[in-house]
Amino acid sequence: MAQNEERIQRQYEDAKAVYAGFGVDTDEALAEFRRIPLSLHCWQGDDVVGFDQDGPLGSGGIQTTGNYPGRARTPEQLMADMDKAMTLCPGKKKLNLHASYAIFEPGEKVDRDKLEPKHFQKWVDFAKERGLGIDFNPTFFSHPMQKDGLTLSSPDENVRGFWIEHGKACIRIARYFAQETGMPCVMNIWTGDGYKDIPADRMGPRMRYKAAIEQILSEPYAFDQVKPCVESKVFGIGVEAYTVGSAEFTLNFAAEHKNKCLPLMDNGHYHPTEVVSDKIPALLCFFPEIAFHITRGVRWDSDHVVLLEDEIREMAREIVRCGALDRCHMALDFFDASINRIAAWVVGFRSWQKALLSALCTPHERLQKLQNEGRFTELMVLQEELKMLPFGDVWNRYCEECGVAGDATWFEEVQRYEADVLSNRK
Ligand code: RNT
Ligand code: ZN
Repeated sequence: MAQNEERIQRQYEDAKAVYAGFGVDTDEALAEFRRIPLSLHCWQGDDVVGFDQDGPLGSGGIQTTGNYPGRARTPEQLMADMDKAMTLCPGKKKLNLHASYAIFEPGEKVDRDKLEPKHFQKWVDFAKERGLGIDFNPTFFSHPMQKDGLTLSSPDENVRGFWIEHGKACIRIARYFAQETGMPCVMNIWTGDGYKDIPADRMGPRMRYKAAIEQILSEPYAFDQVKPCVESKVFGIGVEAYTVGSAEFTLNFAAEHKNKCLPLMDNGHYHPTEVVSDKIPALLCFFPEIAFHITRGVRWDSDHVVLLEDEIREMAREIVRCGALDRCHMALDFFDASINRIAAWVVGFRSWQKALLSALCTPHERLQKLQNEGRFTELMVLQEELKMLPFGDVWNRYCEECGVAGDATWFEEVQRYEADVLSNRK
């Protein structure tokens, strides 16, 4: 072990010298990186089922596929699984919950419009014991009050009213999270509202959606503690023709309510040739803060596990080169039921972190200067050469200083956990 540590340190020192040659201080990059939290979504652990309903993820245009054994079925199991995953994810984390993960005492179940902070007290205890902040999401899917695929935009006033009450209840719960943890709670509003086929009225649902979100946001909160977001989407399964909360709708909503809510971009929610990396600096020209769901769409919003791919790296580079690490709220959002779910969490978490740390180890000022001086050949040459820097040695050093297993060893721990714990679940 000591030998291993020595090797990691030696390799890091070598790498540091190489980076210094490019004008990058890796010690500084690591110090900056350590401050930045990444929100870990509870819903990867149980295929987005939750604890307030019996069925599978039923609606809203999202879907998990696969039947890998070991899905968490109780709050205790989900917490244990998240704990396992978090021991393998280096660095600062937040916990990301959905309202459907309320924990009820036997016999006390309430519907989503009546949820209270006490239904999340066990999660607060869990977070506080581990020093985690909490992010939150009202759950506008997998529920009988979705009518014809609509919630907040439904023409039925009862339906809308129910979901508005749900949203307000969630603001109160978000307030409680912020108070208890001492960290802001990012509360994301996403609905799958839309139509399978060509609508006869596109504006009506959007006007209703707008008024409904405004009503939710009329519930009092301090914007530095509760940060409501609106997440857009291009289409979902069964809602292919029209989505109420489109990109233009949510962006304009957030712009009109700038002192009350943020725009949230999920990189699985755009046409396949659109890239969120390019949208980041566009939004940062106008919004003081923005939020993300980081995922991987394969041909559609398939919510595959995040990998260290080019576009993911470019998103991280934009956040860093815009100097916007403190203006960006980052959360993971994927759900793969076809592989070991702990490994899914860990791979996704570590991949985004690698993207971000490697973005911090990039000589952005030098690159920008080349661009501004019109030295495009040199810019291309340097951009290519940067790809070959010994980033793995910086990453290994980071894992080691966080006391977390390195790339070569963490998966063994997942295998052990699968054999000891997951394989005993029915
Ligand atoms: C769905 C959205 C949404 C959900 C989670 C579970 O397309 O991305 O954010 O994935 O709220
Ligand atoms: Zn999302």
